[in-house]
Amino acid sequence: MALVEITPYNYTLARNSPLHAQIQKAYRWYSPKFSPHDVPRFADVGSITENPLVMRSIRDFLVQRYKSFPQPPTHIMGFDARGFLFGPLIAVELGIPFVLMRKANKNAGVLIKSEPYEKEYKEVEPEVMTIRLGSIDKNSRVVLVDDVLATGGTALSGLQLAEASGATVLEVVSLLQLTFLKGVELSHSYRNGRYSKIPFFSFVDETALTDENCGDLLNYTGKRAISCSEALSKL
Ligand code: HSX
Ligand code: ADE
Repeated sequence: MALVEITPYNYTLARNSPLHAQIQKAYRWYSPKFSPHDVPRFADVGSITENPLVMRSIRDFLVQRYKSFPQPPTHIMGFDARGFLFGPLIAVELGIPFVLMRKANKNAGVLIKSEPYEKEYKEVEPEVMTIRLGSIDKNSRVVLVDDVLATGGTALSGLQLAEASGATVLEVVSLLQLTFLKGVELSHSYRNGRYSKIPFFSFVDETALTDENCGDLLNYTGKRAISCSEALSKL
């Protein structure tokens, strides 16, 4: 399937490819009134996971892609938490380990921790990503997986963990890249460009989130979260 280079070492699907159309049709975004974070368009990964045909297409595309690499990945690494939705699908098919990159205090064993990082929406404190020491090493060729690449703060944390393990990063893959936040540029220019040649691939960019993809319930005036008994009473 045709890939387009957006900026150096930053690729996406051609807009006229069937897979692009399939993902665009399924993706839903929500305005701040209906989303957990105060960002203009919150891309709901649930709209993708609830669509088995799209999930299968994403899996098949990535499995074929990585099988075709002259030196295929030895590990798939997923970002806490939404990278966990896609990474294992691919790792199982490739017959390689899926490594959890987890936020601090959630991982077991002796850990390597990233520098604190921030995302498009700020948490109370900057977050820290971790992997278990020894889960990858200098012989590993890894792919880092997430649903969204926004400011690139999260991606950078994974690049640091791979570098600190001596591993080679083959690609950072996300379903959606918000190109206007320049996350790939940030990652490529980090610390004098030490990650400048790491390839990024995203299936779609923000142009896929059109007004038609808005999931907001127009005219809804109730509370956003209703209790189980309120839900029961509506049955
Ligand atoms: C969300 O923000 C997504 O699932 C990604 O892990 C992350 C992307 O934001 P950013 O770090 O690129 O700004 O948790
Ligand atoms: N993570 C960072 N920015 C996001 C957005 N706009 N939608 C969903 N996840 C995100």
